[in-house]
Amino acid sequence: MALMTFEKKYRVRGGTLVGGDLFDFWIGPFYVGFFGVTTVFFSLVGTALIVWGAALGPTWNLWQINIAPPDLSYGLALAPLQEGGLWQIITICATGAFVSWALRQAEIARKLGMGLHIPVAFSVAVFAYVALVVIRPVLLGAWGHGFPYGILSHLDWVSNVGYQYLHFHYNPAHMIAITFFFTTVLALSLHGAQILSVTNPKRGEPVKTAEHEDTFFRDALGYSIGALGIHRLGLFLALSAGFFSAVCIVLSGPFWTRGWPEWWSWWLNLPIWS
Ligand code: UQ2
Repeated sequence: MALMTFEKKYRVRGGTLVGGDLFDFWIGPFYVGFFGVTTVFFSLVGTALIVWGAALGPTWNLWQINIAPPDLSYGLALAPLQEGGLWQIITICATGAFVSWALRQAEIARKLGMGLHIPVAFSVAVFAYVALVVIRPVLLGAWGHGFPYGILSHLDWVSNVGYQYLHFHYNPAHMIAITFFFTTVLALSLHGAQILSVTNPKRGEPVKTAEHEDTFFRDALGYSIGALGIHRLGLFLALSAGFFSAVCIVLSGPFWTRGWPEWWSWWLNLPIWS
């Protein structure tokens, strides 16, 4: 592997969060580390349990396989394996694997003397998942409020929970999350298009420079956010999308139980209308 000729100088000791240099080595191109081991462990156990849960179920149809959380009557207790207990252990494995992966990213970033932006960003996605299957169920007092693991079944869950609040698009945090998702798409499409446009000149012509990038947007919009700025903006927009997604579902139930359209009564009741 040609990669290895320059990668050698980056294969430095240290940066580990636990265990000193016990797992501080590589297997082929992969850094192992303590959290590499825990990631592999949780992933394998979790995947095996999903396959077992599928084997217990009525179908091998990939779309219809479903591993459901316990009935609401189990509250926050452990359930028998076939009654949602599998879902509970799979949830522990998934969370364990995601957190391990974030910590492995942190160890690699520390090893390389980089900032921790990547594990921080990944943690926001993990937070969105944990909000759905741990934080909200705990606040509501039952694991049965988690979403089921299945391709179609989790879609049904989203639809059912949405209709429980009559019209989820009236959830203000949902509105903010969607706005951030769409703005992320706008920013990345502008940035991706710009980078491809400047790095893909006519045959024989040199690649364009940062000056061209700034000038394009100054000509078009009167403002350029800059080469570093667009990446800061992109990270902010994407993390905000994930964060407000988590907020919008944790609000629904623990902090607001009626239809979301009704939440806007405060607006309709403003004295300025009368
Ligand atoms: C930019 C810039 C880049 C870019 C892009 C912009 C040279 C390579 C896309 C333009 C972005 C602006 C003006 C912000 C738009 C705001 C929102 C909320 C989408 O200026 O610097 O660097 O890729």
